[in-house]
Amino acid sequence: MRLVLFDIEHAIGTLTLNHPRKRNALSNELVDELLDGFARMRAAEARVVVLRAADDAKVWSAGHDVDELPVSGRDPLGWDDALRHLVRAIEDFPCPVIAMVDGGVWGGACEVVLACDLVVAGPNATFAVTPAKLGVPYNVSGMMTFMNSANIRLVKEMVFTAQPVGAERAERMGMINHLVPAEELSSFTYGMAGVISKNSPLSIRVMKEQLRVLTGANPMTPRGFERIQGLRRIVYDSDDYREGIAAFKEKRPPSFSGS
Ligand code: YXS
Repeated sequence: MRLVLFDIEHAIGTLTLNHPRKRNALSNELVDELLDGFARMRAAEARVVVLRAADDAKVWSAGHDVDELPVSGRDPLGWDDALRHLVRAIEDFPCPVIAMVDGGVWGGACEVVLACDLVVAGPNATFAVTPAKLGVPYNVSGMMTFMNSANIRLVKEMVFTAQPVGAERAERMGMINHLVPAEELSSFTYGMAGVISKNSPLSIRVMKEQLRVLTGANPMTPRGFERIQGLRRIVYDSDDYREGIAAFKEKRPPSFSGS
């Protein structure tokens, strides 16, 4: 069974997450199929890509596949982690990627949605940033994604509470582009995609890359980067990280010691 469905029509591509049994968790296997899908879209000269889950999905994506998070003192979200490859593929894709969202978006999937260029959500969409729930040290680029997507007050509330934020508040706070009724979600999204597909793909491609370069142009000294990496190591080397992962796998609430 394909974990990602591929479709393209009139230069509008669609990649559909299709692993309901695991709530579209971003496993290595599913991410590989997404990366393949983006490569096929690039070859097919798609002018816009819609990233979505199946119509009946209650969960858009449950985030990183927890079963694939390392607990052996290795950085769980390093450069070569599947989630990092996926976010960069979206950011580097030469045309707009629209996240069409309804249902729950969890953890790393929240970053994936917010790394998309546009987000159109239905009323059942929720967004939860969950590292604190699992004892995970989120990575530098990911935190930049959140900071570039929402007001710092909202980012802090989301990362500290790990609680879902609803679509209505997400739109009100400017974290998503549009909140539309469920029955209009597809027509609205593909209507916007249609408008984009008729504009100059070269101009759009250049402006997307300009915006990527400019939003990433936050000066950080090597000392600053090393400090952050040192702090992250304290977390992924901690009992709390091991407890967060164990509690998830044992389907019980975690009991963090703070060490
Ligand atoms: O028990 P079985 O074998 O049926 O499998 C269950 C779940 O274990 C599995 N599953 C996952 N497996 C790996 N990684 C996941 N993230 C994940 N989520 C779910 O899918 C099967 C069905 O799950 P179940 O029974 O819980 O479904 P549900 O409909 O009752 O609840 C759906 C959710 C999404 C509310 C629930 O599955 C859930 O809370 N999942 C975890 C959401 C989450 O905390 N994601 C963050 C993952 S870690 C991550 O993204 C980053 C590293 S970070 O944390 O830093 O952001």
